[in-house]
Amino acid sequence: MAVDFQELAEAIIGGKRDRAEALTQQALAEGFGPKEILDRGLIPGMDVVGEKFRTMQFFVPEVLIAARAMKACMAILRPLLTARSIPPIATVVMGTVRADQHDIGKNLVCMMLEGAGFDIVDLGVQVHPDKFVAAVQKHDAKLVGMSALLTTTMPYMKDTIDAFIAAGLRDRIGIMVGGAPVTQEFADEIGADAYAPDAATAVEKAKELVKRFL
Ligand code: B1M
Repeated sequence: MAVDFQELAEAIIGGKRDRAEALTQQALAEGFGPKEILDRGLIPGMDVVGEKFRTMQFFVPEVLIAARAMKACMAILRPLLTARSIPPIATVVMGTVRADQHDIGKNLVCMMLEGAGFDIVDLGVQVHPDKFVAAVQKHDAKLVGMSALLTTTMPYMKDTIDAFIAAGLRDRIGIMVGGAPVTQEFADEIGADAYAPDAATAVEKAKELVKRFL
């Protein structure tokens, strides 16, 4: 029987990790690509989780269990998203900003950038501005990607850009920002070079932006 993407979304919403993994495998076996599986099952599932969280039908434990199911499915898709046959274009330092623990979207952006030919230095979550700066120096990165999911942590994107200015590195790197509450207007306001609303657009923007720094 053909895979039911609604059931996959529901498995994510209910945090049914085994079922979600099985349906992801089934979708792959039926020939669906990783992007279609994300767009038709996994991300719509997480969107519902977010809505239930907002309306207090879900609390942190339910969200965590759903996030675990989502991550397990992303682990299955990872090799397909990151596979590449071309030499690396440039190094991108990626991280979720200071005080912010959300990493599902950031991980997805990392995987898609890697698949598109970038080397990724993933600093993880709650990344202090100084750590971004040190990583750029250490890896001679051309791009920096910052993710923020909370309105309260968005200002740390600006702090990080200020840290690059203070270190004398701002003109040598391209800075891209993203995450659910981030907008093009906010990116412009803080002096970022690019904004992307989703992982696929992040790849397009990164390819365009990096040309200025190679
Ligand atoms: Co949190 N959380 N959370 N949470 N959580 C949100 C963000 C929230 C919108 C939920 C809600 O109220 N509806 C809300 C924020 C409200 C606000 O600030 N306005 C919220 C809150 C309040 C909180 C806590 C404060 C709750 C609490 O403790 N009381 C707390 C904060 C902890 C902290 O960070 N300090 C908290 C905790 C958590 C969990 C730990 C339980 C868990 C995170 C698990 C994890 O990531 N490992 C969690 C989750 C899962 C969510 C929701 C439900 C889902 C986020 C997600 O993974 N989406 C989220 C609701 C929502 O966003 N709808 C919510 C799926 C993911 C694929 O999308 O991350 O948007 P996203 O990434 C997209 C794009 O944004 C873009 O591409 C990605 C792929 O297309 N993108 C980029 C992302 N980064 C990019 C970078 C780029 C370019 C594009 O360039 C570099």
